[in-house]
Amino acid sequence: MARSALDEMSDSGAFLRTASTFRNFILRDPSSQFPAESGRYHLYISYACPWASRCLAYLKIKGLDKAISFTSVKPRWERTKESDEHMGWVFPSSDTEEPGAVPDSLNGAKSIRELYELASTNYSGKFTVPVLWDKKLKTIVNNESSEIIRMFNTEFNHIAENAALDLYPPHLQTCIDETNEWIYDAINNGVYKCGFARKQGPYDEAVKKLFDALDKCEEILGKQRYMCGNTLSETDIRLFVTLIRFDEVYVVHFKCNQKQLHEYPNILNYTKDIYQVPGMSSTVHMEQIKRHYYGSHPTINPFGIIPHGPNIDYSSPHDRERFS
Ligand SMILES: N[C@@H](CCC(=O)N[C@@H](CS)C(=O)NCC(=O)O)C(=O)O
Repeated sequence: MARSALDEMSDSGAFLRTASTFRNFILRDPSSQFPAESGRYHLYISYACPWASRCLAYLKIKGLDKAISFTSVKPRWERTKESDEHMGWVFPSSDTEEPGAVPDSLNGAKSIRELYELASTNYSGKFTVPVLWDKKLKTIVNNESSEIIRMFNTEFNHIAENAALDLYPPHLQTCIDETNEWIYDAINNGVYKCGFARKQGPYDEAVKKLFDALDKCEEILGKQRYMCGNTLSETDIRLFVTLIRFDEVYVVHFKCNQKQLHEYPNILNYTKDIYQVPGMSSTVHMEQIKRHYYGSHPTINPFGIIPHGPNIDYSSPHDRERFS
């Protein structure tokens, strides 16, 4: 039976994310199995998904969106097959059914699940986005966003319009790797551990870790513009995708309400700063984000009601230039 994140549970009631399966790398070397070529790859995303959004952010800010095509699925999970109960990402049946989402013209798939089944006959994992698809070999290259963004950062620089932007420069790699680790555990994945916990203990633990980590970010961002100094890096993009969903979704839906982001002046201004990096705002579709979370997890929000607020304007002025 196909699984989703809602089934990833330990005996103690804690959310336990399983590892991604397709882990091939696109390389600049033309003789490699997956060479970096313009027009060859396609990125399947959901605008709702933070992991997919970090890949889309890279396409936009590296100037790769002409070389690598992308499409988004519909925001709410639906039945992916008539023969079982699996709920997951599906494509609309026409261009007009759902703003921002389009049918799958590459493979004619009805769901992301069908793409996994095309790529592998014995796949037994989750049918997640992002999916980086090879149009030539008709298979999934990679479905792990942390690796996809590394490829986009370095391997396509002969094609990228903004090749000079290096979000993982050698002198920052130690800071980036160390910071990513605690941010992933406590914040990016931490909000899911809060939201998907089925017992009080694992929830309490996740919430404490989350807000300790946010306090730490607030302190760091009181001294410098970005998480690893005064240069934008991979860590900022990875942190941003969770922060932008925080007050609108995670505070309510995942019970992360000990504090809201607007109570953290440095984090709030920092989120605006990243949102205003050219290209970034086009990766944020708040309506789709809210429709996905509030509408796709019936065990958390059985009636699918979408809260109205708080509608923060991330395009409003921020104070981060004080560090430049
Ligand atoms: N490790 C993956 C995680 C991706 C992931 O969990 N995506 C979620 C959406 S935000 C998904 O597609 N879930 C489908 C499911 O749980 O069935 C990555 O970072 O690329």
